[in-house]
Amino acid sequence: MSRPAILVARPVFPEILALLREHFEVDHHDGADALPPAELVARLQGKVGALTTGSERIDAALLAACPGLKIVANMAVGFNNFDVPAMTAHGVLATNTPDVLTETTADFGFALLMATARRVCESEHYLRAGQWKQWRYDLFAGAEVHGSTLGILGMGRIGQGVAKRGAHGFGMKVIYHNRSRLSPELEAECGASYVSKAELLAQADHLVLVLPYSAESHHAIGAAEIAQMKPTATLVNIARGGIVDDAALALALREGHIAAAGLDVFEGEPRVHPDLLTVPNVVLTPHIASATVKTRLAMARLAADNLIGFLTRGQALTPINPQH
Ligand code: 8YV
Repeated sequence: MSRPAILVARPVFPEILALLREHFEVDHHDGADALPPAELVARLQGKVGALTTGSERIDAALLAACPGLKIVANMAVGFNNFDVPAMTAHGVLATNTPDVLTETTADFGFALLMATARRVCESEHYLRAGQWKQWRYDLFAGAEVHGSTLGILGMGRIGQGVAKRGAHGFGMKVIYHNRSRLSPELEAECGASYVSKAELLAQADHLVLVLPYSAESHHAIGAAEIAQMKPTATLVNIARGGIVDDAALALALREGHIAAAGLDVFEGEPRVHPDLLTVPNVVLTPHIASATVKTRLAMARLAADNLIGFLTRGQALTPINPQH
């Protein structure tokens, strides 16, 4: 009997590719750029499964053109690249990689918060440029982190990880806003109190965005929201580009409506809004919040195990639409 054919749509760890090849005929797109939509459709012909990394849009048009497809395994916890109702309607299982990246991503949220508040990157550039000639009382004086108020928008697993680090590691007052409120037990565990979005914006010294991207969260932080923040506040986005209006943010940073921002994700990445590139008070990183070797390997392994589990035994580990 011929083995099932799958597409691995991005470069992956060699050991994960070898594992997949034990079970499947693997067509591997090893290019640095995501496959353009038409090419993705062409490469999916005759395939029952695909491993994607979040850049590949799986929508009704693609599904109609790929009737043999049974499962798409995203190597990411976020799945805004999936039209889940369309996948369900076409009987295609969607899977993601929750849990394995929670703590690593929360660590990075804090790294970005610290770098932003304490002006780590700006001061490093200054030193490397040979500009450090003398002591000054206000040289790269930044915003206090310990004891300040940490605001979190989106209180899923990663948001809770950021909250715990702030409350228990840095003695911060932690406030959050989320579609649904956590149980009193979870709030106590995270050391966090629920507030309205308006209170969150007004009170946070450091605001961290950890909410999923959807039509509802598109530009959840734009000019109007930034105007409600303290002029001394910092903003960190480890969620998705598109949640922040990058053009409005660049302008607000330039005009001092908030003190600084740390961004790991961008609207239209890997392109970055040109105005952000010329603002000094922003720390920019290329979507690496989950990027430790151990975590990326665990994500790839979980995505592969979802394909293997489903296509060989009918059971995936982390389905998004089990009712597909
Ligand atoms: C991924 C992410 O690195 O998991 C997510 O949702 O944003 C990142 O951890 C990225 O999507 C590529 O796989």
